[in-house]
Amino acid sequence: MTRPDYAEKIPNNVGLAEDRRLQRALESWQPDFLSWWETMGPSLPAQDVYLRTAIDVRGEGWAQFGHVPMRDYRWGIFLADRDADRRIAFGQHKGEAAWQKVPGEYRAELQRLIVIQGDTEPASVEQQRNLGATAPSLYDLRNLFQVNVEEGRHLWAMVYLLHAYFGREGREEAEELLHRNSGSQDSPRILGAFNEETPDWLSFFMFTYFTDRDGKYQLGTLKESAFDPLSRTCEFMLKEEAHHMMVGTTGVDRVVERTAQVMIENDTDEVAALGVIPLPVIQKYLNFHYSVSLDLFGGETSTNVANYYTAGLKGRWLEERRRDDHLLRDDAIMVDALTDGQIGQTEVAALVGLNTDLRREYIADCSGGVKRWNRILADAGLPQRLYLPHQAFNRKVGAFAGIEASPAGEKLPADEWAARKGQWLPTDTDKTFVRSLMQPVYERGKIAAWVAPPRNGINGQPFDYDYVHL
Ligand code: BYC
Repeated sequence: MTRPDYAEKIPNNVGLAEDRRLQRALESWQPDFLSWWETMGPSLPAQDVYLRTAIDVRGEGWAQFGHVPMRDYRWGIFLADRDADRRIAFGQHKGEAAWQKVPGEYRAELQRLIVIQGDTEPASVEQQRNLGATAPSLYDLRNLFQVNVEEGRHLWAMVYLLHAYFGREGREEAEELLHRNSGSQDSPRILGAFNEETPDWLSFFMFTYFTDRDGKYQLGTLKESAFDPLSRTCEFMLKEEAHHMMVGTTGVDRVVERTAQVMIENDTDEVAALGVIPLPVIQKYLNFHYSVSLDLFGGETSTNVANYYTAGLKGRWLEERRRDDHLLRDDAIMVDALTDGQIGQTEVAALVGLNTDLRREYIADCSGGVKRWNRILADAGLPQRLYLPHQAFNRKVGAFAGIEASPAGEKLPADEWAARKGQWLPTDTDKTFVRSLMQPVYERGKIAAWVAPPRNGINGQPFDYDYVHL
């Protein structure tokens, strides 16, 4: 059951051919998906793209690369191998065999988690749909399209679970996943960050660094789930997700590198007129994408998350490496909170603080990016540094949703925030400036002036490879 079967209409390694009803249901969803892709997917027409397609779920050679027209990309259903002895690692069912079916008492919660996860995947494709028109190079264009097709596949991953395990309600939810749209007034996507715009490539790199990284952590916790098909699907999604974060990490690297180069060459910080993005603008974009991504972890305290954990639906990051009882009934955790109206911390039961636990793992990971970008600045001989803003900055969800705070973490009165927020978040002028730099470069081996070329190409190919035929 490891290798996907590409002879089928829906490539899969879940034995779809043996379940005619499920196969028919998914085959009837497939045209709706394709018509969503045509109307909401990448708007730049391309003849073919050098894409990777999964051919196995294990090992090094799990993907193959080749030029494919995007509409012929084979979206399929691939689950990591089943471990027949897998046991639940946490919560009240700890030690019991992992579930192959959905227990009736957890049906609603599991469905909700899968729908929320599923909703983000097409949302990101919608957010990124017009970026092809301004790609800085064919290499970047190819990466955008790779990310897009794989987010489409991640939607398939969740839709498979909804169809296979949640009956009529699951099928209805699968339809809804194609009807909600990013930024729509009437039927927006579920989570805040997925209704924001991704109008330029600096936003795209920040999104794939910060928001895709939330995906990494959320998928990591769902990979721990007692519901084995969810766990196995997330395990394989994480493999694909690693590339998306590479696009973000090296994308921001390359923006910082190019800006630093122009600053040094011209011995000035005022580089906007020289056609690159000034460091303060990069910092503002970072502030925005980081803070909206922090919101994706939910409230600092949450009874939802306590219930998910106790039931075995959603674990912690690297659950099995934690040295505790994996029940957490008697444990406590300090979480960020407003105490007497001030930004501080408070102690709560560990179970209700699990969103905070996960957010902290994420923050530690994000600081790795900032370190890397600062190394680029230091190596260039520049004294400026980028930083992660305080957790209370620009939050719309959780303990700090009702207050305003500076990136340094000082609570601010509303009028001071209104007067100063343009120093910390991208203003219309910043956005217009960044957009003005976004002129497409579709010539092989050429790149826009605001970003440095990558150190490595894709799959051992050089930067000047013909990654996309337009
Ligand atoms: N926006 O109890 P609370 C990815 C709601 S990204 C709007 O504190 P909980 C990807 C919440 O639903 C990963 N609403 O939250 C990345 C709740 O509503 P109800 C996506 C929000 O439930 C890039 C209420 O507020 N996957 O894969 O503990 C490209 C109280 O919330 C938001 C997942 O998120 C928000 N930001 O945690 C492509 C995993 N936050 O119950 C893909 C599945 C909270 O009052 N989801 N609310 O109606 C979950 O695990 C949890 O639902 C959440 C929230 C972490 C999202």
